[in-house]
Amino acid sequence: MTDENDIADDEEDIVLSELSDDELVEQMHDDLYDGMKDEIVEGTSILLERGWSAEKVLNVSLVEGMRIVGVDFRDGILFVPEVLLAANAMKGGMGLLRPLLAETGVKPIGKMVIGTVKGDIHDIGKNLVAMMMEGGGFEVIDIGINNAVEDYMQALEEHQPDILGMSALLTTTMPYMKVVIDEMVSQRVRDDYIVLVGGAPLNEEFGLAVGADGYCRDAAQSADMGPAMIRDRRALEVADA
Ligand code: B1M
Repeated sequence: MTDENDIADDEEDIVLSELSDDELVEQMHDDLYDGMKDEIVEGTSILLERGWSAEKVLNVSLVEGMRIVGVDFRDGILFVPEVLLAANAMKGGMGLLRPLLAETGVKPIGKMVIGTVKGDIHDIGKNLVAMMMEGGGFEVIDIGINNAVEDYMQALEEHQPDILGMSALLTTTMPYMKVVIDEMVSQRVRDDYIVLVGGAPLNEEFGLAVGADGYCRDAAQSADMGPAMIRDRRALEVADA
């Protein structure tokens, strides 16, 4: 038998449910890297059955796995097709987590429109933010990727949300957030909404510079900051009345 066959046999021998938690997480990082969606879905459901919270499965197995993919993408070891497969596998796992993260009997505490900016097709982080906001009791209108300023303005007018969220993952697309905010200013609707921005290349300074109300490092922070800002705004409105 050749070495190649040995490797194939070894891989076939792995039974995810027989691995310890640590081994399973490591295997899931490998499976995400290899874009193996079915295995990611299975691993996700095993961890949930073992009593892991949805947040822990998300952060320890999926987000960390995607971080590793990102490093090798940056270093030219992985290329777009492989990263797309990894992203697809991650979405498979997120599909299982979505209802758990969004589980809430509370009536909506606010409304959010969220979308990735023009020129940018990254949507995993945005989708996570949308899920966590839903989990925090928000009604979320997700307008997808590659949104021009007109798309944002139309969504604001149509849905009248409390919060506009914008996502950008590229240094070349993040300045577009200012285009949207400037348009809101020139149409005199900027103060009608709380604007939150996020995405890996952003930081707080950038958020301030483009005129956003807040920069969110991650989905969890968005789910904290959104309601807090709505509370503050409503308290101010009451005080002004
Ligand atoms: Co792209 N890509 N990519 N990519 N990609 C990055 C972003 C990159 C950092 C990779 C690298 O070089 N290490 C790099 C950007 C470099 C830069 O600009 N500084 C890069 C590049 C260069 C590119 C292309 C240009 C590659 C090419 O074609 N040569 C191309 C651009 C396409 C385009 O958009 N026009 C491209 C394409 C792709 C794929 C299509 C293959 C795929 C996207 C698939 C998809 O999203 N459906 C992809 C992926 C998957 C990545 C990496 C590997 C992973 C991104 C991700 O999903 N992370 C990424 C490297 C990395 O970031 N490690 C990379 C997991 C996610 C949970 O985190 O998105 O940061 P994140 O979201 C977080 C926070 O940022 C925050 O909360 C989220 C959850 O906690 N957040 C918000 C995000 N949005 C928010 C909005 C908010 C609040 C918080 O609103 C209120």
